[in-house]
Amino acid sequence: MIDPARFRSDFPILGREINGRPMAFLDSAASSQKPAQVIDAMMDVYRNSYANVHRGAYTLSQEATEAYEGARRKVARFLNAAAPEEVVFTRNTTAAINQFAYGWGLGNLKPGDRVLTSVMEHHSNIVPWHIIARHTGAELSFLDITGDFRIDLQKAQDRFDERVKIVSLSGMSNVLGIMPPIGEIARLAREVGAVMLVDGAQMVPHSPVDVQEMGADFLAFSGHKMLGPTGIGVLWGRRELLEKMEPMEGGGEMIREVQLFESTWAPVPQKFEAGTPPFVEAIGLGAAVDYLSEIGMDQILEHDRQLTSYALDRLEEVPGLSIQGPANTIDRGGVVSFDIPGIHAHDIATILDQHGVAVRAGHHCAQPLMRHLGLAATTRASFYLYNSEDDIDALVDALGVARRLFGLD
Ligand code: C6P
Repeated sequence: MIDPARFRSDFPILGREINGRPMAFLDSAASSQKPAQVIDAMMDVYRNSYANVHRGAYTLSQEATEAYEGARRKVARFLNAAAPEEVVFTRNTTAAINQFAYGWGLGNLKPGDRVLTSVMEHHSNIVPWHIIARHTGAELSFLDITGDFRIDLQKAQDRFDERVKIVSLSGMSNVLGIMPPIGEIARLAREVGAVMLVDGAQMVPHSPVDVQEMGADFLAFSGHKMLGPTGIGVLWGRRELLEKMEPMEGGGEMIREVQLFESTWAPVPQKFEAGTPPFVEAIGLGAAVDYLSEIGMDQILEHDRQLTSYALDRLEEVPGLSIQGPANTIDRGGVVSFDIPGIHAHDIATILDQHGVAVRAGHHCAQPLMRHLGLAATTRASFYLYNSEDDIDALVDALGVARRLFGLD
């Protein structure tokens, strides 16, 4: 069992008060807070061993390069990747999905082919496919969700046929909190010969991931949602597919040889890392991975589930509130979205902030899902290892204030 009190002191920002109250930070799904270990690891590079990587023959550059490649090895171990070369550093999840969409989709899709995704996706896993569909003439097709907010596996079977060339699916919804059966869907994708990417933006920070067991071919995620810094993300891919995939960006360091009229690419992963990479951020992500690994991802998942279960119980006490997501914690992570008819989600978030409670309100970059739910916006609380039941109590108390202010009591 995780004792959040043990970890809170590692996160300097959590000692702050907001509007005179202790801060209840319930927005880690947007971006998590950072422990001193991550901040210090990055400061240490800037203070002691900063120089550009993969370029210099001198000591500082060699130290920075070793730390950068060390971070790649840490991420590879964290994912149980077959080799560090399967880990491509990107800017974030969005950039990783775009690299896959352009790099794989442009060269492999033709009119009539299908990209299968779902109605619950984040815009990062829908908009790139709109662009690629325009370029290639391929069509999009969507997995539905059931009345109890799960991927409709019954209907899913019918969506898989030989037209489906790419499956791109979130491993955990940033609105509903559900974690679809990736293994089962990857099996269906394999049966029709499709290549599959998992959007792991919410999944990787909150649950153990073994890419060799997962069954999918690519995985995208962001460092900033898993205790790491902004500006760094990962595209993991099976080596043989990365080798076949085209780079989306050209420039320094991604080449083998450049002639005036053509160039050839460096081996993976460098062919996808054009220009000076965010190596200090990658080192920060390496420190975050160390921190999470020490606790254990299974412990973190269990902690999130216990808090989710507590939150679902406590939120039931708020009259009129409807949870937008499953009412239990089966295959579900630490994200709880809700609606209170009569109070706009933005008003709720503002009132909660006055009580020190930070949540996200809006469409959460998932407009098609909001349309499907028949809502313009929800309020969302999300949990991480530093949250405790006290934070959820603060949320429920502040919701009571909001209801009174809006005359609902
Ligand atoms: N969701 C949220 O508050 P980036 O911005 O590239 O790091 O991550 C994009 C992204 C992709 N997929 C999913 C499932 C996500 O949740 C996110 C980011 C944040 O829900 C910011 S909109």
